[in-house]
Amino acid sequence: MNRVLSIQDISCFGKCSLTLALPVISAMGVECVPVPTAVLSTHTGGLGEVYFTDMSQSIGPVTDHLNRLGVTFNVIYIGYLGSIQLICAIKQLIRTFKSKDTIIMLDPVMGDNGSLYSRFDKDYVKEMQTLAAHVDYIVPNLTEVSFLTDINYTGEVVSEEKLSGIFREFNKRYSSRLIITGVRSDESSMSIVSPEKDGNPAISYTVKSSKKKFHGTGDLFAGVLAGGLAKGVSLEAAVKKAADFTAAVIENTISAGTDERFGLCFESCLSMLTDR
Ligand code: PXL
Repeated sequence: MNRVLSIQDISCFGKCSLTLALPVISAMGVECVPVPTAVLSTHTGGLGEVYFTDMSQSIGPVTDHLNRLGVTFNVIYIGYLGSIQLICAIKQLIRTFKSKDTIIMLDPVMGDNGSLYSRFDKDYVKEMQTLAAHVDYIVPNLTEVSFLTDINYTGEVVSEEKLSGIFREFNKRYSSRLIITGVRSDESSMSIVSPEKDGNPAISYTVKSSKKKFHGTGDLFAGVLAGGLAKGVSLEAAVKKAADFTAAVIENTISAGTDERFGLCFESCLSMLTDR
C-alpha cells in the first residue's frame, strides 16, 4: 500500500492539518501515518485563546521507532509546524527517511492575506527558508511565497510580470519545484501555478472559486496533492484533482452556510476521492 507520512498539528476543533489529511488521504486509498507536531484546542484563526502544546520532544523518538521498524514512505508531507524547535526536529526526520524513492513535500504554513499567523515572526520565517532548501515540492500560498522570497506581498490578484519575478527569485534561492496556490486573476476563479522545472513543463490550472476565504483550504489542497503523488500520478494530474476537490468542498461549505471559522464541510464530498 502507498504510504504518506503527514507531519503537522492536530487541532481538536476547526478542521485543519491532520483532521483533514487523515480522512482525505485515507479516502484516496493511501495509508496516512500521522506525526503530530503540536496539539491545539483549535486552529489559531479567530476562535479565541488557543491551548497549544509543542510536541517537538516526541519527533525524535517517533522517528527512531518507525526507522527501526523499517517503515518507508512514498511521500513525506510537512504542514503546520508551530515553533523553531519543530522545524529543526523535522530537518533531522528528513535526513532519516529521505531516499531516492521518497518525495518530500512542504506546505510552509505561515500566514495568509499578507500577514503571518499568530505565533510566527521573522525568525520563524528564516528557519522555514532553511527547511525549504531540503524539500522536493513546496506548496505555498502567495503570502507564504512572498515570505520565502522576501518579495512584497501585493494581494492575490497578481500580474504575469509579478509572478515571473516571484518564480525568478524562488528559483535563485531554492531547488524545489514550486506550486503556488490561491492565485487570482478575477473575483470568481482561483489558479494553481507552477513554473517549468528541470525540463518538466509549467502548470497553470484554474477552478471557479468564490473570493470568500475558509480555514483549512490550503491544508485540504495539500492533503489531496500528497495522496495523488503517493499514488504515483503526475504532478499535473495530482494538482488538478486537488484543485477540483477543494473547489467542490468550498461550494459545499458555502451552500451549508456555516461559520467559516468552523472549517470546511468536506465530509460529504469524500466519495469524489475514492476509486470506484
Ligand atoms: O490551516 C492552516 C493552519 C493549520 N494549523 C493551525 C492553524 C492554521 C491556520 O490558522 O492555526 C494550528
